Amino acid sequence: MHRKPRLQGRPLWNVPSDEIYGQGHLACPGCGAAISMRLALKALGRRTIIVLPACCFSVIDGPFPCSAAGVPVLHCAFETAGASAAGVRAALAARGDDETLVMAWAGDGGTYDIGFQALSAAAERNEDILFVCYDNEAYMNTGIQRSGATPMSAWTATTPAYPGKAEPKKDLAAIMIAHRIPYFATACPTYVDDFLMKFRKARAMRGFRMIHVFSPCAPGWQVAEAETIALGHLAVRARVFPLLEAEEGGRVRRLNVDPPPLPVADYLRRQGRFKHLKDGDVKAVQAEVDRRWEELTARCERPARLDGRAPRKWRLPSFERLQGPRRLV
Ligand SMILES: Cc1ncc(C[n+]2csc(CCOP(=O)(O)OP(=O)(O)O)c2C)c(N)n1
Ligand code: SF4
Ligand SMILES: [Mg+2]
Repeated sequence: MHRKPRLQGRPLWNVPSDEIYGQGHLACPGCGAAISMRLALKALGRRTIIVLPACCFSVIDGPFPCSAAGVPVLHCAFETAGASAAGVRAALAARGDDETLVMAWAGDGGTYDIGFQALSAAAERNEDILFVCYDNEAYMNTGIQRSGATPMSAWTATTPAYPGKAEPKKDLAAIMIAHRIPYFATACPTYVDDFLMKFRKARAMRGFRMIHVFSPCAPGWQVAEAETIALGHLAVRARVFPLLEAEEGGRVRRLNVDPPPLPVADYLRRQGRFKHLKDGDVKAVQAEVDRRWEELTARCERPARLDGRAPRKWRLPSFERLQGPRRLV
C-alpha cells in the first residue's frame, strides 16, 4: 500500500502517492538528484523509459541486474544521452508506441560539456524526448572535478585552492532557449509544487523538452546531508538559481518565483566549497548574480504569484532555524 508523502508531519496532498523510484537505491543521504528523480517519476508516471549516461545516477540506480527504478532504464555512453534517447524514441515509434515518454537523465558533465554535442543535435532536430539535467555543479561520480556548470569561485578537486574556479557558470538557459525548443524550464526540489507542475507540463507536450534541475550534493558541496532543501530555498531567493520557463521556442518566457532577494553571501557561506572566499570575492559573485538577473528578467513575464512561498500546507521550515553547515570533508 502506498502512503501519502509527508512533510513535517503533514501530507503533501497533490504529490502522487505512487512510489515509482523505489527504495534501496545507492545515493548518498540527502542527494538532490535522488530526491528529484523520485518527484519527477511521480509526475511522469510509469509509462516512462529512462536513459542514463555515465554519472552518479548510473551508480545510484544499482548494479546490473538490480535497478531501483520502477521503469525500464538504458545505460548509455557518457557523451550520448541525447542521441540514445532519440534512438529509443524512434524504436518505440516504429512499434507504434507514441505514448511512452523517453527521458534522458544526465548530470551537468553529461549536459554542459561532454554530452553537449548529442544534446544540441537532438534539440536542433526537435526530437520527441525530455532531457533532464540534474545539476550538482561538478563531476561528482569521479571525485568532484570542475565542469562548465561549476559556479565562479567554487572549490573543486581540479580548481586552484584560491580563488577557486575563475570562470562563471555557462548560461544553460540561454544556450538551450537559443535552440528554439518547445519547452525549457528550471526546477528545484524544494519548490515541490512548481517542480511537479513543470514535469507534468513537459509530459503533456511533444517535441524536445528540457528541464534543468538544481541538485545539491553533500560531499561535493561540503554541506550536511540535511541541508539539501534549505539550499534550494537559498539558491532561489539569492537569485543564484532562478525558477523560469520558456515556451514556444522562447517567445514566451516566464519567471515562476520572485521572492524578496537575499544576499548571495547567505547561500555561499553555508557551503564548505566556498569557505576560502574573502568578502571581496563574495561581492564579485554578487555582482555576477545581479548582472545575470537583470539580463534574465528584462525578457521574462512576471505572473501574479511570485512571492516564492509555497502554499501554507506545504510551507517548509525557515532556513534561519535550520542548523548551520557541518563540515564533512
Ligand atoms: C567518455 C567518458 N569519459 C569519462 C568517463 C568517466 N566518468 C564517468 S561519470 C563521470 C562524471 C559525470 O559527471 P556529471 O555528468 O556531472 O554527473 P555526476 O557524476 O556529477 O552525477 C565521468 C568523468 C566516462 N564514463 N566516459
Ligand atoms: S556524490 Fe553527490 S550527486 Fe552523487 S550520489 Fe552522492 S550526493 Fe548524490
Ligand atoms: Mg555533476
